[in-house]
Amino acid sequence: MSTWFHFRFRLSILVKILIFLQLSKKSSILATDTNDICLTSNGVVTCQKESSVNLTRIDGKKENHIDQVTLADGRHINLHTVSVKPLIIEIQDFLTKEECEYFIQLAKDEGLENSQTYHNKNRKGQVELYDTNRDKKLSVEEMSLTIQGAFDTYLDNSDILQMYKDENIDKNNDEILTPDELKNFSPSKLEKYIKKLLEKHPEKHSRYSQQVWLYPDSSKDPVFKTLQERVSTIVNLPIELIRMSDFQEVQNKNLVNLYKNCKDVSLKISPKQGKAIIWYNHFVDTEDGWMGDMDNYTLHGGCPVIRGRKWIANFWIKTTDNKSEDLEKMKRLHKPIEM
Ligand SMILES: *[C@@H]1O[C@H](CO)[C@@H](O)[C@H](O)[C@H]1NC(C)=O
Ligand SMILES: *[C@@H]1O[C@H](CO)[C@@H](O)[C@H](O)[C@H]1NC(C)=O
Ligand SMILES: *[C@@H]1O[C@H](CO)[C@@H](O)[C@H](O)[C@H]1NC(C)=O
Ligand SMILES: [Ca+2]
Ligand SMILES: [Ca+2]
Repeated sequence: MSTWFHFRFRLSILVKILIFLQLSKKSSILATDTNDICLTSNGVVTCQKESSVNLTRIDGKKENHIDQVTLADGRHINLHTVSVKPLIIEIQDFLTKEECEYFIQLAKDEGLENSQTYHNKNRKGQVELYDTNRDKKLSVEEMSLTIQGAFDTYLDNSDILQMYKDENIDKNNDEILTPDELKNFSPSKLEKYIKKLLEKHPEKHSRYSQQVWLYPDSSKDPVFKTLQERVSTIVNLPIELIRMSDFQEVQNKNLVNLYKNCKDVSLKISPKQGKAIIWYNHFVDTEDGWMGDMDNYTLHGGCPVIRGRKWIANFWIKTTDNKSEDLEKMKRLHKPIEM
């Protein structure tokens, strides 16, 4: 018996940087041997053994700790530790007002032309399951990611639980789907269900939820290139890793609210133009220095907008659990620094 579903751990988001856009050195390439990798941080190229390349996390030290970082443009910004469990760093004026306006305009331009383009559209009728913690079971959050990935549709937890009920999928009602429970629920059934749901709730489709994926070409878009370099400086990860995650999602939220239980959450961050919030969805694996376990404390959502209009940009730094594969990609993205 075959199933259309594949439990496969694919791409995960190591670092997520949420940027609020609006509320209403010279170096040279060194010779390398085959086991070396040259990477660029803060305009300096360093070549080292692949095994010693590590992912890093910002050391937030303790709540309310502040670290000052000087950016390439000479501005000083403060990394403010809002929380240590999970680690959340807040940065005021991460983007300048002009940069915010630039990205909003880019999103508007793209959004008008681009409403038919989807990421990850499943062409072969297959659906990739996002089993992010690799336990061979799907949690409601993982199902939500799965549906986002395949259908560009944003369901909240109650929609998903309703689907389980309507289709009698979660036989033992534990809100977790095992491979057995999924056997009778093929991707085509899922697709049919989503289609029907979208007829009633078109706003759940990203095309209607005013969200646009930007794939700026950093060789041509100087603002995006500056942003990538800024991110690299702040998180202290090589620019080649940042380039691997070369896209940005911009959302304009005034109608769609994702979570109904906003008043019950333990930590809230209010939006302000130019402010960025950084958190890590994964720990660093102590053995290979690459992507480790998920930080279960980083579950998050957006609160409804009460007044005005909220524009946010998500900047994701993505890695996989295959370090050598990621390093290969990073090697390909390494380019000599322009003067
Ligand atoms: C990278 O991590 C490995 C394993 O945890 C460790 O042995 C090594 O010292 C780290 N390298 C750097 C540059 O931090
Ligand atoms: C996160 O949650 C999963 C599933 O509930 C659990 O198996 C895992 O150990 C947790 N990870 C950490 C680091 O606590
Ligand atoms: C990682 O990726 C490489 C290249 O694609 C592959 O040869 C290797 O088997 C993968 N390793 C693991 C542990 O999946
Ligand atoms: Ca799982
Ligand atoms: Ca179940």
